[in-house]
Amino acid sequence: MQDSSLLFGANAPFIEELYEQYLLDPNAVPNEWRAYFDALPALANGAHDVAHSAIQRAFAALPKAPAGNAPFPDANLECKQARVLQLINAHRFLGMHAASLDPLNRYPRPVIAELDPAHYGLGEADMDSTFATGSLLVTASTRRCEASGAGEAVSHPLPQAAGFASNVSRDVGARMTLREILKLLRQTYCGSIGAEYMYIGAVAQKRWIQNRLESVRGQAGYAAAQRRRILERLTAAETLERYLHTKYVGQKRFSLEGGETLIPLLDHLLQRCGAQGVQEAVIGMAHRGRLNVLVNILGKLPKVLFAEFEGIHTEHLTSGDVKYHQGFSADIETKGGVMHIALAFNPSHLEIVNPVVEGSVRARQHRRKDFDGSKVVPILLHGDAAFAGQGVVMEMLSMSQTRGYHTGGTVHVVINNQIGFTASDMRDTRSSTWCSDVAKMIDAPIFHVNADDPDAVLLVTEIVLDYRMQFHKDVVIDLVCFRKLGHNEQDEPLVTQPLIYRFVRQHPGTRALYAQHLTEQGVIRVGEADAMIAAYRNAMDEGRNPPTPSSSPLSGGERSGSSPDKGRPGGVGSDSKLAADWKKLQRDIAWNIAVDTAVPLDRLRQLAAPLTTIPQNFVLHPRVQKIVEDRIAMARGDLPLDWGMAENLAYATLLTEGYPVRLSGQDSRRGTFFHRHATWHDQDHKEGDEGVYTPLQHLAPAQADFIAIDSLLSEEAVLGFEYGYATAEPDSLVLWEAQFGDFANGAQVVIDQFIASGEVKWGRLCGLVMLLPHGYEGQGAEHSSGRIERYLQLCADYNIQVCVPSTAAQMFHLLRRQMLRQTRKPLIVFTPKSLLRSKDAASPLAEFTQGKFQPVIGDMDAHDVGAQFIGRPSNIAQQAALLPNNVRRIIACSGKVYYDLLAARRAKGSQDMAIIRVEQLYPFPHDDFTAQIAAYPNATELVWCQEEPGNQGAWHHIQHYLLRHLRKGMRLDYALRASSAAPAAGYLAVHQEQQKAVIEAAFRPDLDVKNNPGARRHAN
Ligand SMILES: Cc1ncc(C[n+]2csc(CCOP(=O)(O)OP(=O)(O)O)c2C)c(N)n1
Repeated sequence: MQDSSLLFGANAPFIEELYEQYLLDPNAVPNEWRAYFDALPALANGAHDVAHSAIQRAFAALPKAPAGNAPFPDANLECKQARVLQLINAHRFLGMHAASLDPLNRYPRPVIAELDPAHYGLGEADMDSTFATGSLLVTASTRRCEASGAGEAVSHPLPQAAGFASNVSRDVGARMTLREILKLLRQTYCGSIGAEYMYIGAVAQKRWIQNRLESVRGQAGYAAAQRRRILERLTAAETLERYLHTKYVGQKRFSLEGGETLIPLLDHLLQRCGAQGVQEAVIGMAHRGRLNVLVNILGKLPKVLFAEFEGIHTEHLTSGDVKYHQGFSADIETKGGVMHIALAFNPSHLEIVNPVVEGSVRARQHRRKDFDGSKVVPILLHGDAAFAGQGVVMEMLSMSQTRGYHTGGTVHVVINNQIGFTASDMRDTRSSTWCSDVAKMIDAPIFHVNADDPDAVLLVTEIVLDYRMQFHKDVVIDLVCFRKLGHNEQDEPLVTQPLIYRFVRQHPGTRALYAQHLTEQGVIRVGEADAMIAAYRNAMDEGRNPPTPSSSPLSGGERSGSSPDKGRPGGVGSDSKLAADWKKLQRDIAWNIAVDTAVPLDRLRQLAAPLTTIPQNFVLHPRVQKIVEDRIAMARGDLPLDWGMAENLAYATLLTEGYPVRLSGQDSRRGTFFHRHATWHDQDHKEGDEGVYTPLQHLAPAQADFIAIDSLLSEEAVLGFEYGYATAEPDSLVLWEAQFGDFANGAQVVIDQFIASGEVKWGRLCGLVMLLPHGYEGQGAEHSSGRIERYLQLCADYNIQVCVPSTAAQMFHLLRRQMLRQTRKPLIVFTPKSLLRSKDAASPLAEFTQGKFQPVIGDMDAHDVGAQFIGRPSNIAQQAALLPNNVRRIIACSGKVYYDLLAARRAKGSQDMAIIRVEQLYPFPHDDFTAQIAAYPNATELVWCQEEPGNQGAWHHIQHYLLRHLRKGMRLDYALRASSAAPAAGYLAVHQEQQKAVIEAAFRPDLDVKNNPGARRHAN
């Protein structure tokens, strides 16, 4: 723990306190401070500055004062007043360290010197002296709390637009005895709530939180109806777990027991969301308590859950998933109307669902034109170990306020059961004081709260949601609880945690404690708590949802988690009117179904005009100016269209057909390789948005939205976000671009757990496009390979598409095909680097106005086979047309190496080798490939040529497909780099040598093992 000191860089709030008091009443602050403030230079009214060195000296001496010493030596009343204000501030800074947060009460509460009046030289003799309370919020109700002790009548109205503070009438210039002040502070800051917020830079936000906590002294003071509802929700949470425990002995469910207060928390949170006009909430959570949330919050029918425990499933997916990863969606009734709730599917990998939820929320916000996030709210539940340990948490927080990824603030709830699997010793689990400390990096307020005080938990929930709605920032509830059972129901926790579990065994459970409390206070009748349990069990026995709890006037809701029969697993076919319509798309459509992606010439030219129109007085960089001029020539047909033009035109056509386009990645607006220029930057340095122009946003009045984002430097969270976006929005083309393809492995969890397997596990369709720059150009080990092998290894069940387009027109048709086909499949595109500017990879207009994406491209020099390409402009010297009957060897390849092979063949004047391009590696285009093999009836060799080493690239995967196409007597060989641990050579000279050897190997008459150490032969 930090050494408690009020003085660690935090003196500013102390002065702020005094200053505010001075502004309210100059006579209320000590003379020296009044003099100091009087002397401050005024901003506008010309007040004079006067000397205040004595005060400054006193202030400067503060940090040097040894701990325990009173910082001011003289004990007159004015100095005491200053110390009282210090004491108040100390509680705001440090109160949480002394708060009662642990339901297990394992450790004595620490003694924090700065929270002790003696630290300031204040003693018993001062307790009945009155002091000004400064900015401490003293209201009629805090006074009433003081008078009555319990505060029965405190209510928590929804905040007005201007914020809750406007509802509170502050007792200006209030004075209280030190005894009263101390009591108020301890109740507010050292009770069941430990608030961390004083590091927030924005004073208005700090004040807002102070007002919310201090105005009620941290006491909820709920009326009886609300407290009964809390008990009912606690009963539901506990009884469900116990019911499952006895009915399905030893089956894993990751019990919530010890943290049951999560259920009333979520219930209250969602009801309050609805009352504030929220129309959708997306929840992301891990295993712990998930079944409980499904049944008791989302209204999943217990009998459906029981069937899953018994191995019976209603949906028949290729692979399916365990029950504690299942997503769900439902519409629930709230005071503000029906609200759609989605619980995101998630894999085992803790915290990785966070960015996925954020992306899904952003897509829903876009659909609803909810620009500040007031209609769709993300709610993320975390484990304490995972929140502190997983890096994606930091990435997600880092993106939370950025333009491309903000969602108007996330409500985070850490289910802090103080243990992660078998790890609970803080010397091992983290290096920060609290598991939630990472959230401080974005100035998010954090509320630690004792789960054994459900009233306090609900109060915090209200403050947290209202803060999020008011300031549109992330905010955290650290729900401190415990884990009653082992990590799962087969785990024996005593083996590693004997001491903790001694405390756990003695704990009667939050529900029992709360029930006892309410009975003693006369809120419920004796026996009523047991009756609630019985009613819930009866409902379980019948497999139905339990009776609707009575609605509370405070929360105003009828019933959360209602409409059980409306609940459907999210995904294709969800029939909520509030969900996106995926029904028009089909799951099992043939990948090669015909779709017309060509665009008429006049339309292309029409779209090229705004793409090449520079706004008046907008000065482009000369290099960009040249690119735009070239694009004008391309549209005229004077130049073949390069990659950048093809991509921009593909987007333009889709945008004007009604498909929004969202492209994100590092530097992807310009394009790392200077090819895209989706945004232009005025060289006259105009400020902000004025200096930036995005032609794709100026195509036509009724076009769909185009957004291109230069992402933060994250792969994992950004790719997760885009996956979430794409799975929530069927009509948008969503693209993520890696700066170099290999950087995508920083997001491997997203690729493996979501992109590759989301459909077979959860039935989620996803049209996300990954653009992965790839190609061996001598840039070193780390900038050459996009790791084709990784993606091909993941291919099965027609789960993803892996393509390597080699021309601009191919890219154009591929992007259009992605949206125009009546299905959604992730598309992995290995995009070029040097080819972006190659004349050979550029395509004439005719290839855009006709044709389609070709999964296999035949030899462009062969008569009747690649005929459409004959006569195409090229830097590569032409050769006489190949006669198919003369071809003995077919060289198949993908990507950039094709152009090296073509150049080599033309240089050799070889007439017996055809070169074909496999532009789609998966699903393998068997029909097109068969047609190519058939076109060369006398070929006896098929050679796969790739730039990548033999243990990488497509070879390992594709050979199985190629073997299927061999005719009798035909053999399969390969030409590639020798297997290597690194993807590419770091030395340019070595790279060049290798590249030459690969090309030569492809043409060598006999690919024998001696001369080509990598070669291997497959006889047929
Ligand atoms: C990325 C990742 N690493 C490891 C695991 C294995 N694992 C599952 S739960 C768990 C402990 C999680 O602790 P915590 O976050 O505190 O949540 P709790 O289980 O206590 O609710 C671990 C290590 C995992 N699921 N995901």
